[in-house]
Amino acid sequence: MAYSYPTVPAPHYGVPPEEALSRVEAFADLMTTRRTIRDFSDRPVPLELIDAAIRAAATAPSGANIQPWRFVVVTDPEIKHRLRVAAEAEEVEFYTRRATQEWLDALAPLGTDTDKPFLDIAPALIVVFEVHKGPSEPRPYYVKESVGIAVGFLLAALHQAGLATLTHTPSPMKFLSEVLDRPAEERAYVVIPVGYPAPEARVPDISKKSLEEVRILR
Ligand code: IYR
Repeated sequence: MAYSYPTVPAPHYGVPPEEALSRVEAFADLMTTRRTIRDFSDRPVPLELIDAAIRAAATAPSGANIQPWRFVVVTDPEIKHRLRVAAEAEEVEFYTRRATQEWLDALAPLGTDTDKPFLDIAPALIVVFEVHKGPSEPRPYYVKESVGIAVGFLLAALHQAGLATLTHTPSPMKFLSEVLDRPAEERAYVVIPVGYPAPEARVPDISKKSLEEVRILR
């Protein structure tokens, strides 16, 4: 490889071969226990947990290493409420006008609707933004892929900390830039309420596809 960056030796992770399978299985088992939570308690979340998870997210690979992401952590109840009011206004449009019947039918078993109390109740909302070319931002590449990988790392890290999350995708998301006062080159990607499940929270009894259904060998 002809890098023009200075180089350092590649890390060798030093996982003993006899431990490799149990380690990756433990991680898979951990991730299997993650569920999307829609009923949050108002129990506060230490900001240091969120910061550590964002640090993990920000290690994600990205196109040309541009790292085209920002993570806005909202804990101010007044700002959370403004986000709720604006999101619910968009969702009314979505559920009554924009969504096709096919889409509404797909969502029906999940029981989602225009009411988004978790935006008030969850103690923290992480609003993830894509960063596009701007006055002090370089042109990024593969933005959605890069930010998607970072969000995957973020969800895994938050789960590792015992925190519940929801990937909330109001559409359109322009209001997030307005309420959070973000510049034009940043576009909201997802809203992640973070906290702990309400004591009475329930989740739908759904399952993931088996390995055999999703893995193809050639
Ligand atoms: N943004 C809407 C609708 C919605 C869409 C999908 I795809 C979901 O998996 C869940 C919800 C809402 O938040 O209700």
